[in-house]
Amino acid sequence: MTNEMALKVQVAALTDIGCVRTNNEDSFGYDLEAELFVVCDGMGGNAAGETASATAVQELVEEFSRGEPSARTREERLYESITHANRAVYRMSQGQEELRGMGTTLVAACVDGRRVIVGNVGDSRAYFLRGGVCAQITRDHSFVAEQVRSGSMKQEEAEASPLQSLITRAVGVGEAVEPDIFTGSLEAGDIVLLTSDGLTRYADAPTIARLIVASGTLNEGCQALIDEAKRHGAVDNVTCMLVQFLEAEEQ
Ligand SMILES: [Mn+2]
Repeated sequence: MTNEMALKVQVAALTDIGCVRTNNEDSFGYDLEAELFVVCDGMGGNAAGETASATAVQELVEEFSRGEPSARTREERLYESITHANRAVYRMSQGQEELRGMGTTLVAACVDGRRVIVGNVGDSRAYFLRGGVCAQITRDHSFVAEQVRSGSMKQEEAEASPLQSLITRAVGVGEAVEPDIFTGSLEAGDIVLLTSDGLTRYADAPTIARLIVASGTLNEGCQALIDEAKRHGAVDNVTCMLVQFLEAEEQ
């Protein structure tokens, strides 16, 4: 019976402008009641990147939280909420000259009982932590990641490539987008990290695991990850969101 009880969810998130940029185009948001969590990394001239990422976060959370939850599975709701956010950012970009061409990556997680569902577009990532081991859940929609997956580029070449930030899918740049959806089972103590590429270019999965395990709280974990990126120069904005699943307290 205990196994069927819903898990309690805790969250912490931090974003940092990094060491080089003069603005922060990352955005994050969550709805604890709906158990939806999202990180976006925007792109576009002037303030368009911020607008794209903030709009995608807001539209995703609003769309996911509304409607007739019983009518659709959580996977479908997450998928449709991402495509809704895509349309909203795209429409906004078509309506204002200075926003034309803006877009954003998106990585989101929601909960369905003892399962976590993750959706992504672009190169913001989700990682899964259990028992001190960290694994990447999402697959980057980026030029170098696709080259590595097809076997035409080695991982070392990818890490040295000047094309590292070239993404192949983004929210808001076209009328339609296809998110990837992943699901996994949850145990008490599991942690999901949602993060922008401002962290992942400096910290691999074992480093992420070590820093989170050494932290006393989720907030300290987020700060330790950001500090790691900044220690390596943080040329990009850095955003980390840690979501932990815990056994619900007895009433
Ligand atoms: Mn970035």
